[in-house]
Amino acid sequence: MTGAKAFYVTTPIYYVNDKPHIGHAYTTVACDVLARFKRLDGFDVRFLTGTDEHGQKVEKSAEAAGITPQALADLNSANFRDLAARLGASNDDFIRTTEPRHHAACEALWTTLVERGEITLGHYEGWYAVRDEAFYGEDELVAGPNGSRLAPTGAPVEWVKEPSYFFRLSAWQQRLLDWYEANPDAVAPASRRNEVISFVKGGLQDLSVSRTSFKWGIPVPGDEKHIMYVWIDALTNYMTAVGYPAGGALFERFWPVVHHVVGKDILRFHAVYWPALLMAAGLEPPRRVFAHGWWTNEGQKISKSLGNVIDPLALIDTYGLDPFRFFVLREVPFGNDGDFSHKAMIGRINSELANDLGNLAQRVLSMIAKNCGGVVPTPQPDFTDDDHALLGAADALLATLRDAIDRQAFHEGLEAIWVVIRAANVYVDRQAPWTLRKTDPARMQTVLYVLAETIRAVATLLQPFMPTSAGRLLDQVGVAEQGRGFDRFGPTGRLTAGTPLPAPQGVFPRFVEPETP
Ligand code: ME8
Repeated sequence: MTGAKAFYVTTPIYYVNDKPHIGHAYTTVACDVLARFKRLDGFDVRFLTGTDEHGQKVEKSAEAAGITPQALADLNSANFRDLAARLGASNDDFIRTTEPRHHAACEALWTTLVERGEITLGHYEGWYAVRDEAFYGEDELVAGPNGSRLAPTGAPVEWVKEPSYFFRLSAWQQRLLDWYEANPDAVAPASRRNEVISFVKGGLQDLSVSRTSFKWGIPVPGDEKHIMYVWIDALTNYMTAVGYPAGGALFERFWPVVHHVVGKDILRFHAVYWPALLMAAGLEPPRRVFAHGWWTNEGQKISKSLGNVIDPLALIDTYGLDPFRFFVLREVPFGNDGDFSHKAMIGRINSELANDLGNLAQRVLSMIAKNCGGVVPTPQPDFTDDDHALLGAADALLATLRDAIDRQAFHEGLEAIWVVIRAANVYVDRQAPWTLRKTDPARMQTVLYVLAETIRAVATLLQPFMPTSAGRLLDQVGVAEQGRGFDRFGPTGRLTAGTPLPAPQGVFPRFVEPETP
């Protein structure tokens, strides 16, 4: 695939102090859609996810659980790996920061930064929040209960005073601002980009990048009582996984065409610290960092203490994998905050999947089975304006989806697909092929051909979102595996009249609430 354009997409690596929840599933599904879309569009894709296993937070959780940090990491890393598999994620690699390859990468990046004079030894005194694994300035703290002070995220803070290595972040302020300006798409969405720019314009402090008060992490080369700050360790994973520091084919191909998708909580690390660290090491900053919004549960913040953490595996068991993947990207504009509710989930399944798409496919495919001998119908050469309008709208979808996907506007892409699905349903009603069966059977074949083509277009573009269901729709309109890439989209891949079709089967059942006794 040497001629293909390269595309590298990453999820955050998730902390192993806890079990996966809907937020983790959300980011992984979004990245999987990007990866699958780009693969179908002919790109050479690398998709990475994994777990962030070091740091004080994991060390403390392990202590509380009475096990070693490694044992906790092994347990929860496996949970995240299983989640990725259950989500149907097509990741090419799963990185764990406790792997030897990652130690080597962190040591190399550290040593490079020291050699370039970007990391020096000093002394840290200030506020630290273990829950966020982040340092906070005095002016950032907010009032907590009983006169206490909290991080702006609500996390408890402690006063830390210890020797520490520092990264010369302050020296990178102007070069970061130049980078944002020269690369207007590098940080998105625009509102978040503006926040990042004003944060950097406000002035940057040097960043404390090592700690001596805990042990669970990667020791600083040559000064082993210091442990690298977990965020330096964590961010480096994106390079480890493509072969840094050795370099080689993967690194050359996929750095820096890297697209980081993260929650808004960790944008500052990815859009400020990370590009500065990379530039300081003489490496290219990422191509894009997109920060998505935050899910709440039936209107409430999701938290362990409220006991309202949503288990994505339970949702998949109840609603099915593809409806879950569809829902999370359809319900909320990517970038905005969103609320999970069972009512909204059932509403989307029944109205958009079962009614709009399921019924369209069912109606068209059963008419073809009954009235066209179970083969792709034979169209007449003269299409009407109505036929052209629907086919034209279906054919135009690829360009619309490409544009939406490049902006991570999944909801816009799905809405465009649904506009065509709804238009196809209106077309069926207007053309009334069940009447044409008696009055003009040749015309009926044309109408059903146009509809089968529309289903092919819609299903082809839904593959990244709902791989199994879209695959089943493509089976039913007789598209062979090798005909499902976007190179076959539109006129070049038109269905061949007479191709035998399998017996139609419903793909999107209605969700019926189990009866409560
Ligand atoms: O931050 N809504 O790991 P983490 C939407 N290890 N997304 C959510 C969410 C919610 N309610 N809760 C979590 C870390 N997420 C670091 C990352 S990367 C080099 C290191 C998602 O386990 C979202 O993607 O706390 C968020 O950024 C991520 O999980 C945080 O996962």
